[in-house]
Amino acid sequence: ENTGLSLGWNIDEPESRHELPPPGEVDVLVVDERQKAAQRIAHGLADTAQVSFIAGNEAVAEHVREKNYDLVIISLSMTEVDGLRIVSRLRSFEESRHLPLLVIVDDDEKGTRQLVRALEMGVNDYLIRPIDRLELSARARTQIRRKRFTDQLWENFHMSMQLATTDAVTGLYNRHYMTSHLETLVIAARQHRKPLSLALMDIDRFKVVNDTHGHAVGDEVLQDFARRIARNVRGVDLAARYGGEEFVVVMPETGLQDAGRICERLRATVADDPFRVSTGVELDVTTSIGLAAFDPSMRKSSALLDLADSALYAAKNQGRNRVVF
Ligand code: GH3
Ligand code: MG
Ligand code: MG
Ligand code: MG
Repeated sequence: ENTGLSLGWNIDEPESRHELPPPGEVDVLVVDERQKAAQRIAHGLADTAQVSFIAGNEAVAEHVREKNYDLVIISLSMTEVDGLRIVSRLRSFEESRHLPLLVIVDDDEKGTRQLVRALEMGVNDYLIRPIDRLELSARARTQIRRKRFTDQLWENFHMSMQLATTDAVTGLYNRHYMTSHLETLVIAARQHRKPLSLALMDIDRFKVVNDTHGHAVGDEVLQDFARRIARNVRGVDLAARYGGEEFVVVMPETGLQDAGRICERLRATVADDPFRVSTGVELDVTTSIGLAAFDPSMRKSSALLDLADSALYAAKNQGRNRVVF
């Protein structure tokens, strides 16, 4: 019962909030050339993780890159292998730069020197021989818990980034991302005197699709439309949903002539095959495309969009299903 002063937090909290997964789902690697020592560590962690061994060698870093270990424990008292070198290599690879590393040193002067170097290289924790089983388990679990927690944070971060830059209906980039990226591309085009083209696409008579078949079918058409665009642009091009049934394709280092060919391909990929929707209906869809090229007299990236918009307006006026620049 709590009778005394409340400190305002529960000391069990870190453990309970970030509960470790079952041992079968946690992977620990022990690097030690002496099998007996490695087995003792595995035994000490039996309740926590699946432990695999590797006799220390230069291949450790490469091996670790391909797996997703929760923790790597490296003995620094190996004789054949330089454990510090392994630490250094692991820290130099992007994939293992933040991987939890725990080193084991002997309780002597050499061990102390090695430990200082290891800590300077960024190991997360250490144990000094003789190893206490409970201490091993506690230190290992702390690192594993931290790894799982930061993995979760990264996953959330990437998910937020994805949500912030992607259009939910089509999976293409959204308008916000496109306009900020266009700004960067315009600056690059000006600086390096490289061409840059932009196509503004608008689905023809899309209101009729919605009015005739319903909004849900309209959304399906948008999705198929986006897929066709994505398939027919190059890796360097940026395809985005600009608004309701308007899309933008930005083509870096591309002049009007090449961009015109790409746009004609985009127009045809929409017009040539009917859109099959889930109700079983086949719809003939066309798109008008306004194409514009960057020129250095443009003060702002929005000028490029305005020019493409005028071309699009002309494409609509001239009868739709065409590319105008
Ligand atoms: P035009 O050839 O002149 O472009 O004719 P249009 O009918 O395509 O043009 P208008 O701008 O009059 O209509 C666009 C329609 O697009 C209106 C709106 O109902 C529809 N729309 C916009 N956003 C969405 C969406 O997210 N889903 C669906 N299903 N329809 C949308
Ligand atoms: Mg429109
Ligand atoms: Mg319109
Ligand atoms: Mg339209």
